[in-house]
Amino acid sequence: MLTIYSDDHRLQDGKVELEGGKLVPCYEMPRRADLVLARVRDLSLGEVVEPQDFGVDPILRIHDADFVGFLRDAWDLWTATGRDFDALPFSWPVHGLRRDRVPDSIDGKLGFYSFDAGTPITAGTWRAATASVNVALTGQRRVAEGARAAFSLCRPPGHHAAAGFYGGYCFLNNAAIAAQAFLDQGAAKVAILDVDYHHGNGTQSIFYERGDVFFASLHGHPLDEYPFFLGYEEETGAGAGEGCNANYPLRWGTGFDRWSEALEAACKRIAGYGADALVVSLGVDTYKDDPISQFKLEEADYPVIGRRIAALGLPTLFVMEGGYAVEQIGVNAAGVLTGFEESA
Ligand code: Q9C
Ligand code: ZN
Repeated sequence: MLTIYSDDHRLQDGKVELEGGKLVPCYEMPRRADLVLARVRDLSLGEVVEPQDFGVDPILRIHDADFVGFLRDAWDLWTATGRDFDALPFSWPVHGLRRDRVPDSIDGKLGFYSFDAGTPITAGTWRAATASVNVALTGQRRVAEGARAAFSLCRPPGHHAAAGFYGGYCFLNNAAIAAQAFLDQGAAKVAILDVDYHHGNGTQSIFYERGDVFFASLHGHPLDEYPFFLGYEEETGAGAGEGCNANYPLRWGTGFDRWSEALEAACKRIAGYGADALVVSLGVDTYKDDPISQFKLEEADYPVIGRRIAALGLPTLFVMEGGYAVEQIGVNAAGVLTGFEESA
């Protein structure tokens, strides 16, 4: 399988995130992508190529122009206030507060365009996030041109980013931008399967009222787990998208027996949808030793996931999302890909 990778991911190297009342070192770190790449190379999974530059237009097919402008300018606005450390928000327009006015203050803008304090904006964030989009789009192009599959080794990840806000270590929604690119190049319907431990709230919200993208997500139950405020089973889509959203929330402690039943159900729904292409949001934070997650998947489970996805028989783009048991991330992510390849 072809892998797409850019060294520009290193430009996103945040120092701290807010977690449980403390500022702790960022879990989402450059070493994650380095170790996935190393494993891809060790296994000789296939060629590794650099991304092409697709510019800002495919990003604007998914994200609001004001939000994209904010991400591009945020670091300059932040440093103009005399601060040279990472930018984190501290106040948000929740219930009853005004969302119809965007503050001039960079601190106000950070809160307006984010949903958590775990996602630092740094000097290199814009370049890293746009490189990650290009990694996704380069893989998408190869699949659209006839490859059975490709692996976009995206970093930073994307599935928590919505049309107009960032968070959850995500700035731009790589998987959603790639799905839209399939449609813009002639696909009638695209499915997105999100197997990251966390609910893909950004991806769901982007496509919730659309019938041309089916979104299925297996994730920690919102009663238990971040991002808490989306991802219930009863969210099935709205308007033209009614019936095109499927959530499989699973309680803390879920192991592969229960998880794989949900995967089977999600795959059956995707098979019934009749997509022309599949995008997989590939997070491996479902692993038993993940430091911020509470599922119990084991190393041997990941190739099984890949085989089940392969059985869908769809042109498939894998897009890297989460996974914070860093020393194991390469083995588990590549495990899904080799499982997929074995069932050619
Ligand atoms: N105590 C992805 O996997 N922090 N994002 C949660 C945990 C946010 C995860 C705090 C986790 C975001 C792409
Ligand atoms: Zn995750």
